[in-house]
Amino acid sequence: MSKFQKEFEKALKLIEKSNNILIISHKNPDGDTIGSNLSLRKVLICDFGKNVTSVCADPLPKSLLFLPDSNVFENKIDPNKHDLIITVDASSVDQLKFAEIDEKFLKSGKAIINIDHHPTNKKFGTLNIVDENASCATEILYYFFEFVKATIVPSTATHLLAGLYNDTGSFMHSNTSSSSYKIASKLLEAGAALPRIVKHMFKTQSIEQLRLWGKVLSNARLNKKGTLVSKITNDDFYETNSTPRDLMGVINYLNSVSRSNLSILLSEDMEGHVKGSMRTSKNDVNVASLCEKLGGGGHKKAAGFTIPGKIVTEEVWRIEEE
Ligand SMILES: [Mn+2]
Repeated sequence: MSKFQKEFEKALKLIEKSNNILIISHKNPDGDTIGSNLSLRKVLICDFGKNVTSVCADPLPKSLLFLPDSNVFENKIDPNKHDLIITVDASSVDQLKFAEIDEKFLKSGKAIINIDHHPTNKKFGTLNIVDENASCATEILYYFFEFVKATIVPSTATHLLAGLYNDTGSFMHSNTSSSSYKIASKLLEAGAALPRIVKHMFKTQSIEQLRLWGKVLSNARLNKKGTLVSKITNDDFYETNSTPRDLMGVINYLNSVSRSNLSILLSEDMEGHVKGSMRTSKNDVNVASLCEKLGGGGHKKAAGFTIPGKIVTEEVWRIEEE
């Protein structure tokens, strides 16, 4: 029996009594939020006969376009047209990036199911299914689909496995659990297209992206306290003909330096903000709490923040006596 038995029952009731359901992925989408959205969409349409609209404020990265149904996403919403809203993998309403859904809208009492696994989740839904021990949002959905006895067709299995692969860094991050492997095994039996996930999400890069990653790696500095920092400015994007999205994944290389306690990648976003991504492999460092102090959030070992501004390079000269 799932620890979310009660929440799953409530979610099922809400779904059963709704006709038009809106599923929202978070901004700057990744394989988990998109895999969650598309798998849930399929189940709501095929097993429940609902009208479903899938939305994401930002376009999908190229690496996710191989996913079945990846072309269904809309980027505008009219929340009053729907009787139920389900958000997937989003820790706060800011993460949704839809002005229509703000604090005032939340008070309107519209049914919102918030399905997420971020420990910093703001529990903004009328029903919150937030499991910070789940490796990804699709893991929670897997158990929900089991609960409602949904049909897992091969495309749904691919969507769910994409989330699992994305958030566990292909089973290499510390959030990988025995449950992740159990689910992966079931999804492969259900026909998930593993070779396509590996090829498109982990083994495909453009020359522009490679050149950008080169800059990230050559800018890396390690200070005496074991903090490894690198930076990318708007000029770096212009020079390599790349975009901020091309940075996705490179932080894991920075975090592979054994002498570092903490890795930070600072990058301008071409819209007047500086984004910070933090990673650690140490158990006694909590990057989520560091990022929260800067208005961001995430997980203990992987988190981020965004602040308005730009990166300024400062040179420091020092004499070290022999
Ligand atoms: Mn996730």
